[in-house]
Amino acid sequence: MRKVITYGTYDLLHYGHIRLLERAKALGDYLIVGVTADDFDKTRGKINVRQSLEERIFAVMETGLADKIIIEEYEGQKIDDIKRYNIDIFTVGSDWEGVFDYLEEYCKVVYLPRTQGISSTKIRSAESTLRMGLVGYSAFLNKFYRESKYVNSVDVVGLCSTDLQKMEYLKDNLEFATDDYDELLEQVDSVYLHSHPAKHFDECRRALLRGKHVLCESPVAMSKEACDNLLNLAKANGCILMEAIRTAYITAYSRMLLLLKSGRIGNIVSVDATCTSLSNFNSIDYRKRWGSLESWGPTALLPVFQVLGMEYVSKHIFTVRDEFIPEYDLFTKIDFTYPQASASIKVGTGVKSEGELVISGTQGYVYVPAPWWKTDYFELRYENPANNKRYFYQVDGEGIRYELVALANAVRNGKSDYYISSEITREIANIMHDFSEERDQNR
Ligand code: C2G
Repeated sequence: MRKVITYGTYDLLHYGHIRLLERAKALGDYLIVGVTADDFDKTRGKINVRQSLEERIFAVMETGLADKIIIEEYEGQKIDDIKRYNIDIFTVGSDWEGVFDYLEEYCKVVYLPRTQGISSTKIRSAESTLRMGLVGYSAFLNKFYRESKYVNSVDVVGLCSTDLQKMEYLKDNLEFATDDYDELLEQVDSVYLHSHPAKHFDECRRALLRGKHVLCESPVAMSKEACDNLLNLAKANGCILMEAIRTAYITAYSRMLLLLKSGRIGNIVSVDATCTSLSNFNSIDYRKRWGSLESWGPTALLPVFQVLGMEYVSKHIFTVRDEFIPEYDLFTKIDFTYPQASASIKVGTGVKSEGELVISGTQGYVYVPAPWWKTDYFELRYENPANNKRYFYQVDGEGIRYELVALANAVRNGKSDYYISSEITREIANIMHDFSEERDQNR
């Protein structure tokens, strides 16, 4: 029996894929098809895959051409599979000509002519892309725009900024730029808000009222009531309101959460998150400054709320303010007490510390080194170091492109809180409210 193997993503299965499978089958008597796992596709840069692994496997199975279907999960797996299944022929489309010549050492390699005129990318792009407008004044928007080029279902077309003269790069690359938010809203389907937190609520509200989808830097609002107002507006208008905490969309972080939920370190007793980045505080126009809790609070709070929930018994806020402009906290520490656990966040744009995340459990702990919020790596550590485990998941672009893919999927599916629940969004807004109350009382 001559055994053939081939691999692919097989997203949105089309006749190009089917013709490949038919010709692969005809090369021998038994065909194994390796369908790539989501993580593996992500690490090799395929972030726009629309269907789940299960959907893609089912579609290949439905063709009736595969005698066996396996999942391709890691670099180098092809060699393992060729040995394990005694493969005679490896085949793949001619777009991979030469890439797999190294497999000649293990079996015959055949490149089959690729079917012209059809691809999953073409099918995806045929679907409506989201026209997006950027709002803000930070150079971060340049990075965001560059990252958006990797996402084929989002098209960043416009900019609204109070600092247009500083945004030369974006003005050169976008369809239009304006300082008038309403003008921007008329020309887009969605906005990414990176303006000052004090403006988020109003800008979210105006966009949602006009039926525009919103990706907004956290905090989206400065109180639970205001947050509820936005969430209800989004629901009433059939729009997506998504919080842009990039960490939530990074594979390593989300895989870590899954390991915690599976009990790998026992019962979680403590979550300690630190995020600092010394900003040139004094050189920034005070009206544009983000305080420490505004800048880093949502990110640091994310693992606390996602791991321990929001039913804390009490919290204590400690903050160090800028001596000249007391509205701005140089450093804030919040300690949470839960019935059977504790949590602490330390955030600072005027203080430097070790930006690590440590999650402590009754059988071990998770250690995520700085900068944990955009990590590609974490460790599970135990009493016996021989049992320690290290995990690596490639991250490209600090998570921005994954965040945009999540937004496009949320708009398509009409559901946004798969990564960050609306309860967490509300509680972050609540913390902001309590913080500003405390600040005003202690002024
Ligand atoms: N294909 C084709 N004609 C097309 C599109 C795809 O012959 N118009 C072939 C590809 O060459 C590949 C298979 O169909 O052999 C699956 O294509 P994809 O799902 O795009 O996956 P790809 O990443 O190209 O698969 O490690 C090997 C890769 O996984 C190959």
